[in-house]
Amino acid sequence: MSKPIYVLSGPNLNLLGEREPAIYGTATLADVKRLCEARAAAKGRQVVFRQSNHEGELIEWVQEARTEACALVINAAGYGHTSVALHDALKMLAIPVVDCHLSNPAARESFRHGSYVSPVARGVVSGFGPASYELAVEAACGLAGD
Ligand code: CA2
Repeated sequence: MSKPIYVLSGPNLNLLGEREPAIYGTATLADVKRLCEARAAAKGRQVVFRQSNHEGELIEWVQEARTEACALVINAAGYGHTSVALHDALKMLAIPVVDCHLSNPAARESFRHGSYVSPVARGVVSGFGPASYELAVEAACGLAGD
């Protein structure tokens, strides 16, 4: 059985679709999950799709992905701009990491311009709304050899 792609989302993304639709759209995280599952299924892969508002829980899942996943897609949300601990955990992965954002942080406030994730990712997909997740899963499948 081939290993799944882990798709992790960080704080507040459980509220996707409920607030700031002009920036983040109206799709819910459940909708995004379905898009990721469909894109992975087209390549014969499964996804493990999780969200947490807790930095430590995200780090536990990144560590779990070391042995259980073929690749990792992560939208660390606010923690992407702040978390050295998440950066350190991601750096320990041998599997490919894809940094993913719904919006384009580079086109937003300056406090969103820095990232602790992108330096340890193989690539970044941002600015395409839920399609960023689909494209990131597609890229992760390719990096996993599909
Ligand atoms: O564009 C992205 O995906 C972000 O990672 C989203 C983060 C933000 O801090 C990053 O700069 C860019 C914020 C997620 C907030 O989640 C919300 C969910 C629903 C409605 C509003 C915000």
